Amino acid sequence: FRILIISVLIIGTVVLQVKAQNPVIQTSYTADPAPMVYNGKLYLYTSHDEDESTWFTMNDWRLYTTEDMVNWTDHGTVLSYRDFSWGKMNAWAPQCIERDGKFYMYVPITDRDHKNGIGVAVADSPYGPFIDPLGKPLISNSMADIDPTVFVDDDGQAYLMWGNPVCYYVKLNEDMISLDGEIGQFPNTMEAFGERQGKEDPRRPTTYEEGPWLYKRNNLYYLLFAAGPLPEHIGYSTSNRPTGPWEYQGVLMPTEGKSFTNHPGMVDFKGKTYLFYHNGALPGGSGFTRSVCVDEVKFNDDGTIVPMKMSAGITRSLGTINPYIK
Ligand code: FUB
Repeated sequence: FRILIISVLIIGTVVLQVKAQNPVIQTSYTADPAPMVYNGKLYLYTSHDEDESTWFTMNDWRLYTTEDMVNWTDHGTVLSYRDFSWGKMNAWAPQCIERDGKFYMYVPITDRDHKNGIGVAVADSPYGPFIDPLGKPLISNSMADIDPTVFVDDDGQAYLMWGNPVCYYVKLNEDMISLDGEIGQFPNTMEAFGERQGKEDPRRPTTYEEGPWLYKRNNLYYLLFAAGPLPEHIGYSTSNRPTGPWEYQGVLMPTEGKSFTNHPGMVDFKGKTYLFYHNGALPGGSGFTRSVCVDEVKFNDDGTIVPMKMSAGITRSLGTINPYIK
């Protein structure tokens, strides 16, 4: 009987430790992960690299769900740039958030005048259908308008942040589809984002590149971002306020593999914290055929994050060489 109990305990432990193998999404090439937790389920919105892409060929946004971080359901396309009357191309990094039972998806798109803008689409369900209520971009500020991240603070104030090569921010009204005040820009200082190493780029003195993601834990705000120079790593900064000033905390996840981009998405789910990111680890992977991965995050007592490494991909290789990287 004792042997039986010990066997059950061992098998139980093994089963509990089973986790999905990275890349966690293996049914298409996906990038720019944006996890959202709602009613005990994790909704993972991603951008989508078309097969055989030799440049960013991205037309729609995909949705995957899980309740246990092991078994994933592929819900296919939930939104396309074609659902925006003003959209021309480039369905890049999205994020969806729930507020008062409605779901708001913020997406960068290049418009018919070849200007970048950030649109918003609204749905009554996390699965859509998502509808553009504005008929025009919510943000049409500059060519830097990509990679929106959205966050609703504990006091109910919503924030939108975005941008490459600098990070912009603005408050949103409760309706989530209009701006509350002026657009600001985080000072691109060494203190905030760390000194960029390698080749000089006057537009990018710091490591901040793109792909901001705002996360809050124990009243500390974390601004994660894709950091340069290329190929990108993931860096982060912290602040006691959602709009800074930010204090650079260093490299969270170093560059690995041949995808020259990366993109963070961090979320708490069932007592654990997860960092979603992308690389080129699926067969045929590259900087334009990427795949979304996830690893668990651990924190130090002072709130800093224990530095991470990408866990092994299914091919044991993180992608093929990308011609964009010299
Ligand atoms: O996926 C297209 C672009 O590549 C995103 O907007 C960036 O964050 C980078 O991942």
